[in-house]
Amino acid sequence: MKTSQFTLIIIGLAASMPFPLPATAHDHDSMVVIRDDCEPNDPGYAPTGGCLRKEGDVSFAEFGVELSSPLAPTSLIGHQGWRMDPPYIKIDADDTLMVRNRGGRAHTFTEVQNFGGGKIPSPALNKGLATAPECLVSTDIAPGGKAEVTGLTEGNHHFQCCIHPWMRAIIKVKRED
Ligand SMILES: [Cu+2]
Repeated sequence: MKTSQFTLIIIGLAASMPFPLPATAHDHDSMVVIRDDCEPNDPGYAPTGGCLRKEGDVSFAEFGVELSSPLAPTSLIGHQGWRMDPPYIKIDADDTLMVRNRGGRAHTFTEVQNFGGGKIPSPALNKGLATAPECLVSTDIAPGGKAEVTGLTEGNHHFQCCIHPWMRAIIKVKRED
């Protein structure tokens, strides 16, 4: 099994962080934004951390409906407003990948050997997927928080949210030329 020596540094957890922050030309090319669109006034989110997004429009009930498709009763399908943006990005080997949570809910950005279920033992969130083992030690990124990923080796890397496991990204690390 390939071991990974990358570093994930969670930098900020302040929900009040003003954003968008000015991005330099460099990190604009290597940034993944974690997004959701939760509705802040819906009390349905309160038991699981609330919603700190100022202008979200997806109610808790609406979020729940999107977890199911009658055409795929055992497949993992979630609300597509909850997503890694972009879901595929290419970076150079010595680049730092910036990760920002601009949603209103907590998410993780966790490297996994294989995409799988998350750490919340909820059939609705994981459907039939086994929990990715890396998710058991994943670190939440609060709304407004950010992280940096450095030290990724050349090749493809799989990252997912360990709370909403349909939120996925592939980071392709190229040799700098
Ligand atoms: Cu998430």
